Amino acid sequence: MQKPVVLITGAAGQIGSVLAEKLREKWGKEQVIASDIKYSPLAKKGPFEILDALDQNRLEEIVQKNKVTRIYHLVAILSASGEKNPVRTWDINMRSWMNILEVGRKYNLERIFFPSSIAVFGPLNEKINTPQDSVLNPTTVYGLSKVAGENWANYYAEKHGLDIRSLRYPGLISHQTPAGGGTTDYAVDIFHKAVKGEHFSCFLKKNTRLPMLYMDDALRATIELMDTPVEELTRGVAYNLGGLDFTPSEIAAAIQNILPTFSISYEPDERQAIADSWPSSIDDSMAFQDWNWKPNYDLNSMCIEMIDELKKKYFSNLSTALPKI
Ligand code: AKB
Repeated sequence: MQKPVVLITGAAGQIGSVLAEKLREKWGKEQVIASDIKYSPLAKKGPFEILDALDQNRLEEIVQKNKVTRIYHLVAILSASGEKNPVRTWDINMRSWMNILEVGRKYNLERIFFPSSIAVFGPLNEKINTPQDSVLNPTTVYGLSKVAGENWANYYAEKHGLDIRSLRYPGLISHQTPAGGGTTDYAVDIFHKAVKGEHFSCFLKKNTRLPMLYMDDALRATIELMDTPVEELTRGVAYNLGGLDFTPSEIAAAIQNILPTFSISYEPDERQAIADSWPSSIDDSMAFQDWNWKPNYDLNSMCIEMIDELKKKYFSNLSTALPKI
C-alpha cells in the first residue's frame, strides 16, 4: 500500500497536537502536514502550513502543492464556546467542513476523517447506553453543526463516492494540550489544579455523568477506524465511541486516591444545561463489531497516567512555560 499524504486541519488543538505526532510516527514525518490558523510547535517537528480553513483557495493550494491524499479535519468551535456566538460557530464549523468536502471531491481524495461528537444527541435520546441510530436532537450550535456535518458527509459519500469516516467522540482527556471551550473540559482542568495543589471549582454538579475517553484510546480508535478496510465498515459515516463514564465526584475521588489533599467544590454554570442534555453513557457496540474497538484505560489507570505526566510537565522542567487553563 502506498503511504498516504496526510493533511491535518486545526492541528494545534487538543486532538490535532497529539494526532499529528502519532500519524508522523506511523507514516513518517514528511507524510503528515499539520496546519492551523496560528503557529504551533508542531512546525518544529515536521511539515506545517498556516491555514485558515475558511480560505478555500489556500486549502486547495496546500492540497495541490503537497499532493495530499487524506485529510483529518479538526477545526471546530466546541459546545460551550459555540453558544457565545452561534452564527460565527455555525459559519466556522460548517463552511470549513464544506471546503474540505469540496476539495475531497475535486481532488478525489482517498479518505477523509470528520470528528463528530456526543453533542449530536439531545434530551429526547435514551440517557444510558445511547444507541447509535437515535433521532438526533442537539441543543447546541456545535451539536447542530455535527449533525449537519454527518449528513453532508453521507451526501458526499453517496453522490461523489468519497470515503469519509467519523467518530462521535465523548469528552476527551489529555495532558498534552489544554481542552478549549467544551462542556467536558472540567475533566481536563481538574487534573491541572490537582497536580498544582490547588482547589478545583467544578462548573458541573457533582452527579453529572458524561461519557469520556482518555486521549490515547481516542487516537487509537481514530487510527483503527481509518485503517479498517472499507468493506468491513457496516455503519456508513459516524460511529458512536464510548469508553468511560463518570461524574465529577467520582473523578475527584479517584484523584484523591493518588493526591489525598485535593479538594473540589461545585458551582454549576450555563454549561450544566448542555451536560444535562447529553447522554450519560454511549452504546459503541458497532465499533466493537466492525473493528473490535475496546478502550485500554479505566478511570484509575487514566488518573495515574494524567497525574504522572502533568507532574513531569509542571515540575521536571521549571524553565518551560506552564500551560494556561
Ligand atoms: C465538548 O464538550 O464540546 C466536546 C465534545 C463532547 O464534543 N468535548
